[in-house]
Amino acid sequence: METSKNSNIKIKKSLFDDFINKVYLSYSNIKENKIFKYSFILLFIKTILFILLISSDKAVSIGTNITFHSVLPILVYISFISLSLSFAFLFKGLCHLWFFTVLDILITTIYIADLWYYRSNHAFLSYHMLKATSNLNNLSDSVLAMGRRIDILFILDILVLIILSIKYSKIYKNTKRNLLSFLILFLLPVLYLTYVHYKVDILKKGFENEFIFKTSWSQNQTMASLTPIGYHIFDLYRYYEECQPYNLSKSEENEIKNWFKQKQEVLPDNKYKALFKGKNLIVLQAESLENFVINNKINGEEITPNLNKLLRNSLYFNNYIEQTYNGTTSDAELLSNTSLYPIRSGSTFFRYPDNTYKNSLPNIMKSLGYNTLAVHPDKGSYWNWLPALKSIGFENCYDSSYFNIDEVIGLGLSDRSFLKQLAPLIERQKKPFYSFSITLTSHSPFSLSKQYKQLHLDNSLEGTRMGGYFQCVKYTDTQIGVFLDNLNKSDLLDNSVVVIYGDHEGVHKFFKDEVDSMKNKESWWDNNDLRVPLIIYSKGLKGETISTTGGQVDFLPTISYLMGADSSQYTSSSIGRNLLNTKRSFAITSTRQYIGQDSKENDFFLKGIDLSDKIIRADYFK
Ligand code: GP9
Ligand code: MN
Repeated sequence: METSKNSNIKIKKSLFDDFINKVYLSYSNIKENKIFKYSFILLFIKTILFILLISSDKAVSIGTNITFHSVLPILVYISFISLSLSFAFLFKGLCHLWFFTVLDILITTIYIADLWYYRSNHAFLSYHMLKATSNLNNLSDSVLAMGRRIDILFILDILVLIILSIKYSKIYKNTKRNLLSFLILFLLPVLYLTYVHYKVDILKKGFENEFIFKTSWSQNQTMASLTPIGYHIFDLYRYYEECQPYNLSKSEENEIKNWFKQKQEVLPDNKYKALFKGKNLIVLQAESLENFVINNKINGEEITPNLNKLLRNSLYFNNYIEQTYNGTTSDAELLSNTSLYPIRSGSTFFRYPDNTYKNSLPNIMKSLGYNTLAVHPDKGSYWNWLPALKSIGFENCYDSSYFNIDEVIGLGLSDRSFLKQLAPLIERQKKPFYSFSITLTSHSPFSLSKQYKQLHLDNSLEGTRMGGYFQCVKYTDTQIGVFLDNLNKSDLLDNSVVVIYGDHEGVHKFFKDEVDSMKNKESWWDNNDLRVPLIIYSKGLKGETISTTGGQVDFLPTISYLMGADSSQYTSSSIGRNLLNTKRSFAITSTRQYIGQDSKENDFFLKGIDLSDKIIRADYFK
């Protein structure tokens, strides 16, 4: 009896020794694996470079303001790198060897895609954006323009790994699959990440305001906590969660109702009330049109002579802030027509194209007896605008398939051809009507070909991004001039109000670094401060410049007031306010910056961003 017990213990001990031996061998196998070591170091350096880059404003140079971490969570970074490299040990021979290069190429693609997206949108890619791949049509120039010289650093290590892999071919030919090495590299990081999540996120024992697996209002913070590898793993979980139907709790519903109530300003009506009652409403959203070009000249030539002329008979808002987010152009359409901020993750039009907005601008105009139409020079699938605008309330929608595509510049139909064909289309509409259109030609990368350039720029400006931008804006301005002339010829202008605004910044949105590093620039080119012009033109109107700070979310209440809608039609459903009858002067940017007159209510208005997110995700107005 005693001897059998002893022999059992001996067997167990030898099994255990055997196991420890195997673990030790696998550990040595990892330690002595040269290609693994180099891959690890290179990926680590690349990750740190990425985090430092996104700590600068436009991710074009190494930033010093490392986002929200007093010390970078290096062990978390190591864990995610280890996790991704662990899979190499499931392969044998040359597959094992080349796995590292293939993985590095894949990860580099993600890093670069994130950087480029961040440079234009101040956000990182999410799985929701996979739905928006149709947008990449004709966009290659704009996408490639987001690359910067520093990005070369991200591909250098791929070359190093290729050279090393060729060099080591012979050594690795007979490498065996090693399940235990895989498990060590996979399970240890998982255990560590679970521990750190529990300690920092649940017990809150990290540094102040520090967290790991949590969505921050600033995506940089989440990225700096998790690395792009961890960020996209975590995003997969968030994607799953966000795809579940969102039901508001009773308290969330009350919060929304109270917010709308508290936001209201009760002020006596003024001269703007119903100023344009009964007139047709023609809205033109101009691509990348910034405010700094308005009323300015280059070499004595006006950049926007037609818009400048319009100002004599317009209400001109010169502190009107763009508030677009992941849906760029489409977000400007959403903001203007629904008075809601775009959702915080992915594009609103792609994620929620079927939402209903009872008090949208087209619906308000319909209630005033208007016929409504939305017209784009691009395909209805671009940003999914056609189904989304239909749901928002436009009765008739015309996309590029309606037009004769006889002249293409950059993204699509030229502004010249589009606006020439648009005039007769809207003239034919049953009056009164509300027509909503966008222009395309002044889209990034701002490189018009010679025959379309009109400004006579100095050699030092011609060929720069700023010079290209001026030429694009001048081109669009000319086409808007022709468009208005055509409407005038048919007497339509006598009975219409024309509203023109920029969808978002252009040269300052995508190429701020190039603007900053320009030599021989004039001081007014430096900053545009997120402003886009809002011009509300009506023949015979006495021009006025209104310097109240506001944003695109305020479009709907402001226009509705001018068109004569009753305020009850928008006050309890618009996040924005009527800029023509308000004591407040501020706007909130998509990155939650508060711009304008400081007040005790900053936080209250900032909340509008989160409430919009909930309203859209729960289809609150249905
Ligand atoms: C086409 C175009 C897209 O809809 O306006 O512009 P973007 O969203 O890239 O600014
Ligand atoms: Mn745009």
